[in-house]
Amino acid sequence: MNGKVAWITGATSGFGAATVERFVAGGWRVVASGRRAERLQQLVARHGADRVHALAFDIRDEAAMRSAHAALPADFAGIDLLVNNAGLALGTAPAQQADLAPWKQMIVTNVTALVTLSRLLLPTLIERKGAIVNISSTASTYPYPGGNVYGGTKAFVSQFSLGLRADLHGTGVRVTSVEPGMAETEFTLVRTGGDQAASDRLYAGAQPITASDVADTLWWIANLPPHLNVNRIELMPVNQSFGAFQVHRQ
Ligand code: NDP
Ligand code: 8X3
Repeated sequence: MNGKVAWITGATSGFGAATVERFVAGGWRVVASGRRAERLQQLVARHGADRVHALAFDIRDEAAMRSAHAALPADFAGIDLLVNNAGLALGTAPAQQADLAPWKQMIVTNVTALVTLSRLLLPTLIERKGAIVNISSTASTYPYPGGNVYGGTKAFVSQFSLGLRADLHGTGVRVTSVEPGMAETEFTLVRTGGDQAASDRLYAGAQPITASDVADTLWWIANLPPHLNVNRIELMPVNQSFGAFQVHRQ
């Protein structure tokens, strides 16, 4: 073990679960959070309670977040790296047809919870000259029909990351915005309300980014020499690129 601790949100699936595996294999202790307690308990069973500390709570619940943080055992309390990964997209309806409830859920999960946990951990991260890696998206930069609020939340994440860099000037704390394109996880299953066939269709034949590709990128970022900061990094599958602007004709 190298004595370092990472708090990885959204550790029950996709990027977060792969990142837990990568960091535990690399000798870190991991605080793994998410709502699905049984999946977190499987991580603890696989790696041991001295390596993984499970925190099952809904990240939108600030009181639950604060009490989970306050109750961290001593071995896990000195967070060196916060990976703000928990997040979701809900639906692809055009703005003029979309429901407000999923929009609000995306904003509270992807934005409000991310800033709340970041603020909570900043004193420790400053004390330890640690790092924050925020999982944004290519949707933060490139709009697409139906991406409306999801893209907006990720634009916030990217810009907040740069703002943190400015505020943390001189503290030694590093901040990175990681901006992946199409990646095969449970993301599309969640976005489509559980439509496995739709998820399979989206990724079929496309060779999307894998969760372990992202975990390897986070591992590389975390292990850079302390004088180097990756401000933002954008990743895409080779098979995904850009389309033309739309033109509506009368
Ligand atoms: P997954 O759906 O596989 O994982 C999402 C994770 O977020 C789960 O562990 C889930 O845990 C957690 N989460 C969601 N809502 C909450 C909540 N209210 N409270 C606590 N945890 C929550 O998707 P990905 O791994 O793909 O997504 C991870 C991040 O990557 C997200 O921020 C996503 O926006 C971003 N991203 C994904 C891309 C992709 O194409 N897959 C591309 C670019 C960015 P649980 O359900 O157990 O609570
Ligand atoms: C997920 C990538 O293109 O589905 O952030 O928005 S995309």
